[in-house]
Amino acid sequence: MTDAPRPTDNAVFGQLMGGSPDATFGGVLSFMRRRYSRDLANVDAVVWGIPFDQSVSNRPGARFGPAAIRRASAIFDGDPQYPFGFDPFATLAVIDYGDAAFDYTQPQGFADAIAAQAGEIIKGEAQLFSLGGDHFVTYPLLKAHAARHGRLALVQFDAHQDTWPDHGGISHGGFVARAVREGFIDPASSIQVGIRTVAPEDCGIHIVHGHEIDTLGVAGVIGRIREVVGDLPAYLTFDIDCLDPAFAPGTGTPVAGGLSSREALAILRGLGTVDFIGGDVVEVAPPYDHADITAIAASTVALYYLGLLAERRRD
Ligand SMILES: [Mn+2]
Repeated sequence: MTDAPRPTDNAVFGQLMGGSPDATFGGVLSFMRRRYSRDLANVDAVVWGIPFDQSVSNRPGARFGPAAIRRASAIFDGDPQYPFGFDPFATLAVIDYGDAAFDYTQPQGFADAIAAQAGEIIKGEAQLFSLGGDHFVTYPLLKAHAARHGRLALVQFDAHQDTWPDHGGISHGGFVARAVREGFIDPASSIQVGIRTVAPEDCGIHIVHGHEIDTLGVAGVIGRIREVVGDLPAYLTFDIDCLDPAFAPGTGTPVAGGLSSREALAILRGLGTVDFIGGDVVEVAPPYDHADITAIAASTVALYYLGLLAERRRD
């Protein structure tokens, strides 16, 4: 007489709450085995894929990001999640909403399509955490979140400031300038961490350069972020190229001299008092990845975000 085998395919047959019994190597993939659903009733947080990479300036491939991040997230089993020490899904009802719908033959209509769908998702109480996609996806996400919450503080982990002129086009290197221009984010309450490229303007946003991480230290960076953001509703956008290419090779515009995943995660862990109202992790381009290094880092960023939300809910 043996025990019944563990159930599988929590993504399809599982409950809304609680960890998943799926083996790390099997079962239907969703983000951390959350149930695939479009029912927002009693849902606290929605994970959503946006497989769009038509605004990149260098290497394409981020359209495969959401699938890779979901696959990598299978390494998190149903145990209490490190470093939170509890199962975030016992506190927080999280669903995987699947992927955004858009016509890839009409990239000029992409922003409106995403802003409308994101707006529907967040019109109630549920939060949205999106899996990119190139960094242009953050532009319509900021638009939807600003419409819901008012002017936002942007907390951006990135090697790039993304403040280049886009001349009305779609560019993953220009969405921040556009979001400032259109009033979605308050630059004086916004901060970019890990910058190590030039840009024509800073738009008044605070910057922690890549080379400053060592001198400021993790605690110093956490302090700067908290000080800049204050009590404003904050949106987290985590471009995986904030990490050094040693820790995130699978991305479209890698830049040497970035943060280690340990540093970035320790900083994120210290942001529990920031009033995050939504976020994303972007620019994971699996064709340049090795052994899922980049996708694992991105899925861990998403886990930390949900962990912070769950922790806030428990307090
Ligand atoms: Mn970047």
